[in-house]
Amino acid sequence: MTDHNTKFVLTEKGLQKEHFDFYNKYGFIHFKHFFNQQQIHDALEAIESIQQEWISSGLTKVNGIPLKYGKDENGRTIVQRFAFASLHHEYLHQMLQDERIQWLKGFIGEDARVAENEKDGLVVNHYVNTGESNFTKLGWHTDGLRDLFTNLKLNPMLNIGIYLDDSPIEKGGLRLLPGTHRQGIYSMLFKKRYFVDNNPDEEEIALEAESGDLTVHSGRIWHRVALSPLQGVASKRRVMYFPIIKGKYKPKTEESRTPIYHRFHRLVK
Ligand SMILES: O=C(O)CCC(=O)C(=O)O
Ligand SMILES: [Fe+2]
Repeated sequence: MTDHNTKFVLTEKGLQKEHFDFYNKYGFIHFKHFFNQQQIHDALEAIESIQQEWISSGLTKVNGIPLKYGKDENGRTIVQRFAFASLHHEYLHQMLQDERIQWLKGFIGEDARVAENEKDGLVVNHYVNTGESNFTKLGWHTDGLRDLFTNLKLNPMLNIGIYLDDSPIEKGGLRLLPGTHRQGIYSMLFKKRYFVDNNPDEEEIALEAESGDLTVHSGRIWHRVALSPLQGVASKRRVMYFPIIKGKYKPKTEESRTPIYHRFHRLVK
């Protein structure tokens, strides 16, 4: 028997029936220790080096996607939301070429693709509670809705999370409404007030993870990031996300316009 707390390990056998069954039932799946600690360490170094470049050049957007800046627990300026990170560092790009990442396409079909230069590419979220942080939580949303506005069509989509820090419940973290990936369009539009509502839901479940874990969630599932009750380094939570998508190829460039949903993103701290 599996319940929503079941965690899996992806072995060389690839995706198994139990993985598909779990994902299809709940709309997400959690793989333990997907990347080892050396890989996570090297990814964090790569992110640090991109951050230094962006801070010193005063970069505000990548391919039309606004970067979020703030200060960490030491009062140091940091980037709190990166976009297209794998286009800016070879190590992160290589990480996404892992054969096992390609296997994940199986959840929506082999004709899907890892999108490094579409949507927001590889995003790095850095949450921390400090007086000068600009990113501590994120209200209820689905990741796929934006697609409806840009393409007038909902294509299947996965959002893949790679945990860079341990994320126990004390850090706040991801809350999901299991099964909502099977909802109709009305519920996807109106079940919650997009990004402004960050209230707990009776049906929500918390996803607790360790650094190196990998998660997959459907572009249709409702989720939010809860505020950590702790302050400073005890609240620090870094996680990377990239999409696996289908549909028309729509690469972004420096000329790309800022999508409307980023205005909502900026409303919330
Ligand atoms: O930080 C997380 O775990 C989730 C972030 C998220 O939902 C998003 O960036 O769309
Ligand atoms: Fe999301």
